[in-house]
Amino acid sequence: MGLLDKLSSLLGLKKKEVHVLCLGLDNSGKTTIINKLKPSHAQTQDIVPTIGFSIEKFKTSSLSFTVFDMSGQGRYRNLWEHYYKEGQAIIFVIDSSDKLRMVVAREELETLLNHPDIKHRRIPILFFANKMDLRDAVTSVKVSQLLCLESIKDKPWHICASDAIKGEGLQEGVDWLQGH
Ligand SMILES: Nc1nc2c(ncn2[C@@H]2O[C@H](COP(=O)(O)OP(=O)(O)OP(=O)(O)O)[C@@H](O)[C@H]2O)c(=O)[nH]1
Ligand SMILES: [Mg+2]
Repeated sequence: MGLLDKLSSLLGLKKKEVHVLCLGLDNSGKTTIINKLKPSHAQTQDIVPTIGFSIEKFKTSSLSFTVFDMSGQGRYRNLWEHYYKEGQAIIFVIDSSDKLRMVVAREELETLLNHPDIKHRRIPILFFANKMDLRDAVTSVKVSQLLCLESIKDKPWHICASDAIKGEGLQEGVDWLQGH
């Protein structure tokens, strides 16, 4: 801990820390989104498919985020549940142009919502209907219909259309998350 950090924590000014889980199928854009949320000097140019998971930290004016960027590949999806307990918020990313796998995304979401470590908690879930720039993309309203989001009654949730490459829609989502 640096001197200033020490001083601010002594003074009770330490930023509230939040653990966020970033989930969704492989290739949906999770790592691209997390990368865009970092300060520009910390962003990387080449994003590769995540192996297992990676931990990223970044701060906004009021919160200090620790993000678990999980791999969405089928063989790694069983890792997700080990982090549910410590997660205080979830970012669930959907490739809005991948109509074929929308049903797989919905199944993974249902499994998540029914997990004992998630089911009875009012954990906020932010959905990014990502890749809005692609011609094949369906609207965020359509994504929320396909994933039956209206049936989530016991948790605060919000969906944002996003283009992670340009960074569009991301701030709106983070602003919502900070309010919860
Ligand atoms: N056109 C477009 N491409 C995107 C967008 N977001 C991400 N991509 C591309 O989608 C591909 C996958 O992005 P990643 O961020 O690696 O996806 P991921 O969800 O982290 O994938 P895994 O780590 O395998 O689970 C990359 O080639 C990105 O450049 C977007 O909004 N629009
Ligand atoms: Mg990734």
